Amino acid sequence: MNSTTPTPPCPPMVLVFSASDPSAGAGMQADILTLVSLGCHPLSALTALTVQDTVGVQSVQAVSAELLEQQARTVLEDMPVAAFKIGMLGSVENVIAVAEIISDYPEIPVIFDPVLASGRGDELSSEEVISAIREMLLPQTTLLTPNAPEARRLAESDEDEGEPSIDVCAQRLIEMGAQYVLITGTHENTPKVVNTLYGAEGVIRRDEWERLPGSYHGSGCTLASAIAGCIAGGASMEDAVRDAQDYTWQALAGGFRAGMGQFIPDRFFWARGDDDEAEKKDGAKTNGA
Ligand code: PXL
Repeated sequence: MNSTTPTPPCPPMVLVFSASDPSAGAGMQADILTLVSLGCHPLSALTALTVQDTVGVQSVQAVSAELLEQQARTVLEDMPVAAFKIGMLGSVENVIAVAEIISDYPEIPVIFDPVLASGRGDELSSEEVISAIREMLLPQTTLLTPNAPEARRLAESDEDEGEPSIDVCAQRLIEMGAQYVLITGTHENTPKVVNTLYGAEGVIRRDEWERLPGSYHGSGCTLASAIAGCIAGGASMEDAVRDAQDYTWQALAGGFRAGMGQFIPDRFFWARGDDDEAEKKDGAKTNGA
């Protein structure tokens, strides 16, 4: 192809910092599947390799900060990136490396899913990693997407006498520097799953979703990547959060039991030609702010 041949426009590009999950339920594989499903081109900088299946995590090996930095900077210098998506980071050194890289691109929105533990309770971030996240990444975060236990852990203070409310946690995370916080309620003991988006002025939207019966591996990765994909495509934060929740609910509703453990969300539910899908789509959402 010579320089005068017209080329098709590029899909929006999202650079993902996250860890490999060989089961493709969570982690980088989940991020890539989600972003491709939403029409984005996913660029990837692997932070760690995990050994796991749908039942549990057996081991985690962080990549060196140097290798992480080379992966990211090489693609950043070659291609225009419309959004960053951050997942599990694997080490304090990798938190520092990502913080430095994104600080060189302050105009690129940062969607950060702070992966502290797997949905099954396997620890995926040490206390040192959590402190580094608070100090170096929250001030650069456009949208933070913790589940309620992660929000409490990131926002807890030595002065707390009881457990702070979710609203207080969100306010503290915004004071720590996140521009928006979406706290997901999957782990809360409520009949519906309630997800709340906060900004500097408080609650922006609250969405309630029918609680699905299964246990899913990679729902948080799917949601955060879907938001990053929508933002990369030009959506406002509020629209991205609404559309990504809808996409994620449908991926979970279409989830499949690939192994002996948790269900895997089907990020390509829309491509299966299942007549039930239209029905699910209409029945999913029960309320919205
Ligand atoms: O779902 C959070 C998550 C993210 N990234 C990796 C994981 C998990 C959960 O197990 O393994 C690599």
